[in-house]
Amino acid sequence: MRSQGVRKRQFLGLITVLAVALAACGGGSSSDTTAGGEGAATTAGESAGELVTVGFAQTGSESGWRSANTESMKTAFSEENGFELIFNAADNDPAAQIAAVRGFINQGVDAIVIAPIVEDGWEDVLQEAADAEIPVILEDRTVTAPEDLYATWVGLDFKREGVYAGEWAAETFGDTPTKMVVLEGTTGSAPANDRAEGFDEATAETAIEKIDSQTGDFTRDGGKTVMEGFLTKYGVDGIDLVYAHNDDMALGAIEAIEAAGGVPGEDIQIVSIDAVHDGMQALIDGKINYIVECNPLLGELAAGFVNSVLAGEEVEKRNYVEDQTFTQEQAEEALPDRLY
Ligand code: GYE
Repeated sequence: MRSQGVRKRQFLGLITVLAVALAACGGGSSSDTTAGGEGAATTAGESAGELVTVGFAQTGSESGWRSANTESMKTAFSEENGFELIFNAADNDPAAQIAAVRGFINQGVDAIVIAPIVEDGWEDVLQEAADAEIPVILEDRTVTAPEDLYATWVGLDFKREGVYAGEWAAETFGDTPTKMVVLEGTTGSAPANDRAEGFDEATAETAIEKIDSQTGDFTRDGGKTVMEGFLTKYGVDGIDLVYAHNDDMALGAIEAIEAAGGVPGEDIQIVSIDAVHDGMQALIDGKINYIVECNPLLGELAAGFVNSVLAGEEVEKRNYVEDQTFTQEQAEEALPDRLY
């Protein structure tokens, strides 16, 4: 397992690279208000009335992570920064999200940003955007569609997050027979798929047994309901570990464990992903045992990529933002300065 210091350095290194890229494409970049158009180019943010119109298809509002991501996007895609943002949240309905993207294409926006709810099923609408010469920038989650159907993606390495969570579980439980239940994220979403894969790989050689796994849809209510079902089936004594694909589901599980008379963090240990404020507080309170970060503050990076792509600059296809991990002590130290 790599040290916190190494991860932190890598994180800062990556952000530095991205910051340089942003500086390069921010102030000096030019973009027309029609994608691929040839009219007089205007610098984003400098000319009122020449705003870059961006349609953003958000997943919904399922979690604390999502609220922080939405806020970060709205702040970055502000009029002050040269954008007119058309915001849509699809309430976790993949069909509604695709319909929203079609709506943006029909409106003739300059660029489309998508946080794809699920990985599959994007080929047709991405092709329609390409035919209309509207560049698509993905943020947060990935898709299985061919890479040439979108300009770029910026987000997190979900598989590595799963590996970090699994490495903690492997170190904590190792050869001790351990009954684990999993609260999965939204079925078919990149983070649910990849976080499961990474964790399973990292714990393959251990005595941790996955006795059950169900989706809680990344919501607090979902996590609570699924955990209630697990507790009815196995009892507090029949479960040693919960792996929750996000903090909100872990927080729901805490409520269910307490209602069943158990002590979360002691009778049943919990590892989760996100490191949002409420999750970090639960870690400090000893109710969650370990958290892997997933940084939701992607707005500025996404806006930088929109500007770069519209200016015709070359951009990398995949842009990872590094995450870190938190023990209880590290959470205590970090929480006061965290932005979400
Ligand atoms: O972990 C979860 C949210 O896609 C990384 O979506 C994101 C996930 C995040 O609902 O809380």
